Order: sequence, then C-alpha cells, then structure tokens
Amino acid sequence: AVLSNWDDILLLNDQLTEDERMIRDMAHNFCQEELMPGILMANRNEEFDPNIMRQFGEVGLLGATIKDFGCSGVNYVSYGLVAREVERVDSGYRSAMSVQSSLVMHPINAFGSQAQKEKYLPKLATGEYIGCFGLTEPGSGSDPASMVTRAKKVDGGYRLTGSKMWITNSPIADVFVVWAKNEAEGDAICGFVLEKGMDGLTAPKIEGKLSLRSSITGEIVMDNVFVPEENMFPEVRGLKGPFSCLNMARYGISWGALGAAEYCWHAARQYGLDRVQFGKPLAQTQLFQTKLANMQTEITLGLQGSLRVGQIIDSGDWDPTMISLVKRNNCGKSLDIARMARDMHGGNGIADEFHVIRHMINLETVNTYEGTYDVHGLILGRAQTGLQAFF
Ligand code: TGC
Ligand code: FAD
Repeated sequence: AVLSNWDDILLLNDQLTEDERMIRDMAHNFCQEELMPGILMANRNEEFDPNIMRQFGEVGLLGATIKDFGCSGVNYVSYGLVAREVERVDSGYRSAMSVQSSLVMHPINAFGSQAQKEKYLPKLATGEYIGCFGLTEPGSGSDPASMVTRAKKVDGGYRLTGSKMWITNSPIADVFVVWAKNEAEGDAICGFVLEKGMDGLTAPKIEGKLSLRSSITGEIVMDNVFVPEENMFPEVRGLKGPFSCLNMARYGISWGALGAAEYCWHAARQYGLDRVQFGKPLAQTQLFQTKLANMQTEITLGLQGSLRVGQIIDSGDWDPTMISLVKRNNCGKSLDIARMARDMHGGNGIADEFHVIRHMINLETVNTYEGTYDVHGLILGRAQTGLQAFF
C-alpha cells in the first residue's frame, strides 16, 4: 500500500496554523487554475503577460506581508508557502511576485517616506503599477559595492547616471527602485524611486534568455535622469539598504525552489509508475526508487529548514546567515532534483509538455540570482570563521 502522506512524511502540514494552511490552499488553487494553463506557451514564446501581476494583486499576493496600504498583512511563513505554490508552476512567476513584494514594496514600506508609501504602495499592491529593483550592473554582480551608478546633487533633487543589468520586470516597470552612490554623501549608497517616463530613463529588454523565459528581464539605463529629492529614501544609507530587501526575497526563494523541485519529484514518481520497460514499471526498479527517495529526503528536510527560518523571522529574532543557509541549500538541491527528474523522464524529459526541463533550466537562474550558490557559501564561511574570503 502507498503511504497516504508519502509527499509530507515529516507532517509539515500539521506544523502550520489554520490561517497558514488556508493561505497555502488559496495560493495553490489560484496558481493551478490561473497560471498553470498558460505556462507552456508563455515559456515557449518568452512572454510575460503583465495582467498576471493584476491577478496576483486581486488575490492579495503582492506585498502580502505588509500590514497596511491595501496589503494582506500575513506572516513570513505564509509568504514562503505562497512562493512555493507559485514556483510549483514556474520560477519566472515567483520572480515577478517576489520582486514586486520583497524588492520593491518592502523597501518602500521599510525605508520610504509616508508620502512615498501612500503614493506607491496601494497601486503596487493591486498590480496596477509594476515595480523593479536595480542593484546589479554590467560590471558589478556578486560585488554590489563596486557599483558605478552615481547620483549628483542638483537643485531640488539628484541626477542619476549609470546602468543596471539583469533586472527582472524592468522593460514593463512603472516604478524603479534604484541603488546609486551619492556623491554629495561621500559615495554612500542611497535608494531612489524612479518612474517610467522620466527624461533619460530607458529599460531595454534582454533577448534570448534560455532560462526564466516566462519572466521579462532588462536593463535600466540612466542618462542624467533628474530624480526629485522627495523620491530618495530619506534615512537608509549603505549596502544594508538593498541587502535588507534581499534577505526577504532570498527567504521566499528558499521555499519557491522547493516548490519547483516538488513538481519535478511528483512528476518523476508518476512517470515511473506509468512507464513500463523490461516488462515492469520503471518505479519498480531499485535505481528509480533510490532516486525518488533522495528527492523525498532533500525536499522534506529543505522544507523543514525554510519553515524554521520563517518561524524565526516571524518571531523577530533572525539573522541573515539563516537565510543564506536555506537559500543556498534549497536552490542547489532543487536544481539537482530537477536534473534527476529530467533524466528519469527519458526522451520525454526534454519536451516542454512534461515541464521538468523548464523547471530545471529555470533553477539555473534561481541558483545564481539573489547571491550565487558560492557567494552564500562564502557568507556562511565568513560567519563561522570570522575571515572574509571574497577578495
Ligand atoms: P559587507 O561588508 O558584508 O556588508 C556591507 C554592509 O551591509 C550590511 N549587510 C547586511 N545587512 C542586512 N542584511 C544582510 N544580508 C547584509 N549583509 C551585509 C553589513 O552589515 C554592512 O553594513 P555596515 O553598516 O557595516 O556598512 O559587504 P560586502 O561588500 O563584503 O558584501 C559581500 C557579499 C558577497 C555578502 C554581498 O555583496 C552579496 O550578498 N552579494 C550578492 C549580491 C546579490 O545577492 N545580488 C542580488 C541582486 S538582486 C537580484 O538578484 C534579484 S533577482 C529577483 C528575482 O527575479 O526573483
Ligand atoms: P558574477 O558575480 O560575475 O559571478 C560569476 C561566477 O563567479 C559565479 O559562479 C560566482 O559564484 C563566482 N564568484 C563571484 N565572486 C566570487 C568569489 N569572491 N569567490 C569565488 N567565486 C566567486 N539583479 C538585480 O539587481 N535585480 C534583479 O531584478 C535581478 N534579476 C535577475 C534576473 C535574472 C534572470 C538573472 C539571471 C539575474 C538577475 N539579477 C538581478 C542579477 C543577479 O543577482 C546576478 O546575476 C548575481 O548576483 C550574480 O552576479 P553576476 O551575474 O555578475 O555573476
């Protein structure tokens, strides 16, 4: 007999509150009903429909942890459960949601003036506005301290010059949270909110991505863009500004990646039950079962890790290294699982109708962005030795 909880062997479900289960189930149904049917063609055609952001807004999944401004005010465990459900469909859709929530709405809520919050958050919450987050530059990826984008003080505001690279949602963004060195403050890194249509601001699309194709990615090119004083984050200075946003996004990714991995695991199991070779189902071979057991083990343990981190964040006493640990582990393991599931599907595994190769290729990006696998290894290494090995 098949164990009834083969897919939740450590009873994660029982560790959730009733509210958390309700939010998870709502997100699951929304994602399966509204997002799953269109993903194959969106990925094949490299298309992101901005309406998806409006749909996320309608069901309260944008900026969901924020307590006001039309947001849902849920806890971080729930935010993680939502990311898992969205990424079960596609990492690109989770990207759209997490950039809007953690990298655009979170900094405006945490660092913005009251006027900035009132102006942007309600429209970002409904998806009427789409946001993007510009930290990475062509010459500055893992090492954002080396950014060259500069803000020059002028009458009534700043002039920003520089370019940002690999920016999720930038070609369709209305609101751009951009980090730049402020010459007037000894090159301290400051955050600015730019708006579509500002003179000198363009956001060309990056073409030809073979990964995360359902997400739109571009540059942000700023040629002496005038940004009024009131569009600067008034207080926050230094890298801890952008890094605090990354913490929340990385935490969500730790759940999301496992959602993609779960899809691959379940698909491989079903494929092995259905596919007969050498007179018996593939799932009746020792090699196939060992692979399923490995997937089950890594996913189950990874989910426990993310749940633990989420509960600690909700209790208020957390540390970024906890997030590095689960982001790194869960992305790396999910990528291995997706590759394994691809292999277990044989030739069908390379066809997009079976979805596993899409998850596999997407997870290459997820393992790289928001701090690469190795960079999180170095963060954890520094935290336990006191020695930085970045340079
Ligand atoms: P370091 O000296 O370590 O720190 C500089 C200042 O920042 C503070 N800090 C943090 N604050 C909050 N949370 C964290 N996680 C923090 N980490 C560091 C730190 O306390 C310090 O503050 P202060 O007041 O003393 O100045 O900085 P470093 O230059 O040595 O940095 C090293 C390193 C590698 C850790 C860091 O640069 C890093 O994390 N690199 C990875 C870059 C990255 O993750 N980029 C992501 C871009 S956004 C993105 O990918 C979005 S994809 C989204 C999607 O589509 O889903
Ligand atoms: P590099 O930093 O050049 O790294 C290349 C390789 O060198 C990696 O394997 C890395 O692990 C390794 N490496 C780097 N430093 C060290 C070291 N000290 N020791 C050993 N190895 C090292 N950024 C944003 O700001 N906003 C976004 O919305 C955004 N969205 C993205 C969407 C996509 C689809 C992609 C692909 C990227 C996105 N990024 C975004 C950028 C992303 O965060 C960076 O790609 C990532 O941080 C890595 O930077 P890099 O690409 O410059 O690689």
